[in-house]
Amino acid sequence: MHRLRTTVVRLRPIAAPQTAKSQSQARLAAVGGALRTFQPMRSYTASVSAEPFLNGTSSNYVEEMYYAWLENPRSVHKSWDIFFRNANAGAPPGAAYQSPPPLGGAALGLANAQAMVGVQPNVEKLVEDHLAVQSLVRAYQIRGHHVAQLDPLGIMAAIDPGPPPSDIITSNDKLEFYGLDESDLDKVFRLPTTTFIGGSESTLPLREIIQRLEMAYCQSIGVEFMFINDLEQCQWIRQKFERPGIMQFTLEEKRTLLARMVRSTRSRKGYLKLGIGLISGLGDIDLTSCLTSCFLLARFEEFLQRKWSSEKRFGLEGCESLIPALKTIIDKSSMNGVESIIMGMPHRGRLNVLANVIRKELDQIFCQFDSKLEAADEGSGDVKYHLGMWHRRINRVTDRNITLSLMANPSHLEAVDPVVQGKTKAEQFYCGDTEGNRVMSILLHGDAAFAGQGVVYETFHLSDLPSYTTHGTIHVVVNNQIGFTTDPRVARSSSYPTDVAKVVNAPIFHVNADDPEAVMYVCNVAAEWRATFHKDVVVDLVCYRRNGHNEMDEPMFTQPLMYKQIKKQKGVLQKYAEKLIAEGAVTRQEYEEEIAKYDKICEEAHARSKDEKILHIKHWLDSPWPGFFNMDGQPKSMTSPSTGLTEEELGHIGHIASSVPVEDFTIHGGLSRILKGRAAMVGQRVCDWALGEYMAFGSLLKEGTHIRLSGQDVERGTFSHRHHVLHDQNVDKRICIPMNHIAPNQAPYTVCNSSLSEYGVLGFELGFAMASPNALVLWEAQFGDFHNTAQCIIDQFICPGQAKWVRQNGIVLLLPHGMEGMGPEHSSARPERFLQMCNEDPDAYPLIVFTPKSLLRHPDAKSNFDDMLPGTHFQRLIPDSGPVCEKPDGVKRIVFCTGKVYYELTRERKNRGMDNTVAIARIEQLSPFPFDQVKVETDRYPNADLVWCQEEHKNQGYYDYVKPRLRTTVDRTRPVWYDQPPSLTPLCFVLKVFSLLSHVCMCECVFMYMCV
Ligand SMILES: Cc1ncc(C[n+]2csc(CCOP(=O)(O)OP(=O)(O)O)c2C)c(N)n1
Repeated sequence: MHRLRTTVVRLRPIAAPQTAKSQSQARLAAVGGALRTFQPMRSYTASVSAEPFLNGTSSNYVEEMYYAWLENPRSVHKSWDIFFRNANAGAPPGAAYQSPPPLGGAALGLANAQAMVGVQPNVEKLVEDHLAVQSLVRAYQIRGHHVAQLDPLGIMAAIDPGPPPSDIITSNDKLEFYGLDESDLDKVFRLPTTTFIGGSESTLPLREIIQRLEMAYCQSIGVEFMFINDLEQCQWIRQKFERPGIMQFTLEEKRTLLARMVRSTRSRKGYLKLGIGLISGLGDIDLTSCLTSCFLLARFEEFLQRKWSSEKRFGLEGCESLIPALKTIIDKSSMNGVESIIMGMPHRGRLNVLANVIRKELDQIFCQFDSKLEAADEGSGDVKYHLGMWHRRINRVTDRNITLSLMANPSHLEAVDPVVQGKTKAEQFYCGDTEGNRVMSILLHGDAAFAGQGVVYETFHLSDLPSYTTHGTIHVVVNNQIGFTTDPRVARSSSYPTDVAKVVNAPIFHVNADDPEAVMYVCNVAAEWRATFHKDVVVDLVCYRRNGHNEMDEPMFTQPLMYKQIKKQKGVLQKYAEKLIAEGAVTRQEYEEEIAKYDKICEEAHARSKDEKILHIKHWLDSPWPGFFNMDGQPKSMTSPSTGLTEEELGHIGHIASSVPVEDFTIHGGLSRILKGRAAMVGQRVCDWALGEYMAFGSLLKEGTHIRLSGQDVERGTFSHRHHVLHDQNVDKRICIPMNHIAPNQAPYTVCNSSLSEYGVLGFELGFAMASPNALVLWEAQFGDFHNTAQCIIDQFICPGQAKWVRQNGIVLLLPHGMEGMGPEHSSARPERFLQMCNEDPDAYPLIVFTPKSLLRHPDAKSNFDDMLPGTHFQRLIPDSGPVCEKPDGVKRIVFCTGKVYYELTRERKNRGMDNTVAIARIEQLSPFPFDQVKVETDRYPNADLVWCQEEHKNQGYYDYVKPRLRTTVDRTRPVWYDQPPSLTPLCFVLKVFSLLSHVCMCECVFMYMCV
């Protein structure tokens, strides 16, 4: 039978055997992979002399019979059926054939034949073998990446270090796993519909099947995708990697492309258009730019090393393919209609990306190395490998405009991930790109950070949520198999650094970064995946780090063997150039000319950079706000206009807030009562906090300001006070957002419950707020103390963003705060931490609001409409308007406070009969401190001593911030009293005892020592 199959195969050879062979050889050559039993090459087997009727022209017929029989054994004559069964059961040459049964004696002849080999076992064997082949195909699809030749160093130290899986045929004896042996290798099997290795053929000999699977899954690319739940997506990936010849490059195509590359590179300085190669297998990959990018990249790093050998630059050597990888993604995405790409990346290779992907002028980069430059902008600036950049230019491959921005980022690895996502979402939102067809993001990661940092996981979890999705991010991991000095085996518990991406069903393409064509191929597929499915995808560039963590570090201290290997390693450019020179695609002379040319470009830029005397951080802005700043870089309008609304507007918004503005919508009975209560307040011309928020949001929306409120359970409000999203009690998922029914031409209101994350979500909203100064973007913590898991966003972006990157941001943080016995530390939003970050600069800084909890329902915590009419303003300080105003000279004490404590103090003052002698002033805006208004109050009561009152202990809350400012206000002429002892926790009291004890303590402090 094997001869029959051999004949069949021989008569109809698999398409383009030569290309398959040359392709595999090229790959192996490129990556220096070791040969295995099943090299992806076609083999031809012996003649068929033992079955004479199979020779010559009859074999076509036999082939047809055989395929028909494979489909359905009854479709062929019984004699053929018996023949095929016998042959398949291993009948020796010549023995498979049985004479056709005589006419009229069919039953007897058949019975004899069947008796000879036994039908049942043959069928079973046939079925078993086919099932085995199906399993084998599946095994390669699932686990082929485990044996792919991914590691350019060939030490596989970091990549899945276990033994190869036993169901991958790395040697002939592995066939046993499937109940097969070598004699089965030339049997022909029908291919399952879940593979595309057959191309136009539906059957293949086992040997060929294995070779093609090796080709698809075990070369320079390891594809991890079989965990994806969606069959269509799996099929899409299979056909991208399995189709024969899909990654094929002909010599002729390379020659053409390289000729174009050589031409275009010569005129590179004038940014002339590069040639684009339409390569059959790759679609329209630009191979010229692949080589050019490697080339530029290598020369760029080399140049920096030569000029500033003792400077840290976190060079990319060892992962030179990153630049062509990014350019491929950008080109392909631009072809698919993307106009703006927002990128986030760590230190490694950042200068190179700025120079060769974003195209920051080289002299601007070089002058960053000059320590004598004077800063022209405020603030301290940041190290050069953290700076961002925004650039609109023509994509030379597609001839279309593309805007590229690389977000500035702090040292904190991966912290920028959610920020990039938020900015991307905002850009999509403002240009009406609901599918992510025009704006997208690319995130770069280091392998250690991608595996280790939790914010990566948090960011992935935003990727498919309606109000947070950016419709697919392309992640590129620079997997240099080391993190600073730490080996992966002690840095992560997962096989790959990329395993985290599996939570969102993102396919993961591991690729040997020393095979630039394979890198380009997977990047192309990644960009197509994103354009097709609008989902995340990961490209894992398995590479190495030629130097230490930075250029000053000695890596041999800790990774001696790895670095011995690295020292022997030829650079990828050299390897690739040698390959193409050997192929005749480029001459050595052309290659050397290009090196000289690029060096000259760098030298000229270096000379120009010396003329720079002043460093403008503003030239490195990643998010310019056009129209917002004047020529001096100051915001055009920082006045504080009246926030008042007309009676009619207040009434109208109040009406919307207390009604259901759509027909046939059934709300919960409890909510009806809440809305009735709101209607009653509107009737009485007062607002509680929730209604006040409605007034603020509603009026801004009406004026055309987009508002986005995000956070855990914000739609209803943690304390069930807000109810901005109404739910129909009878129709699943039918909702109504009354705030979007304020006025016909209003701006949209986005209110969205977030995933249960603070770090990721606050980062996201910060990024969203970065995109435009003309929107109100708010993040609400469920309880104020929860902001501490997002502390990195506050400390690294919100607080120092202006000083480091002259980047302003108007995000608002709503942090429920108040000592209400909810656990010692859970009650405090830690205002002291925020105040510590403040100076008195009134620029467009973020706003931190310590919002109420119990005061949401306190009967006295209400404002009259009169306080909101035209001409009114936000009150930075609310003075005492009670009896003390009549005889201020008689006031013995003025108590300054903020927040809910005011209500407790007024009650206690009344209880103690001190309404005429104690004034209480509320400081509503702590920073910038309202010196002017505090002075008015202190002057008003010349005989009063000054007390600061807060619920929090002395070492917490506002005291340390307020005290020196109060004293400055009164020129240190009067002391400022405060007497809560310091404590480790915000307040140690719990539940019922809390309110009693804390109240007594505090009131004693405020009122007891008064000399009245
Ligand atoms: C959150 C955080 N923790 C620690 C560091 C210190 N650090 C800087 S680089 C680095 C190693 C990063 O390794 P990897 O992610 O693999 O990137 P590589 O430097 O190898 O490119 C560490 C631990 C940091 N920058 N950020």
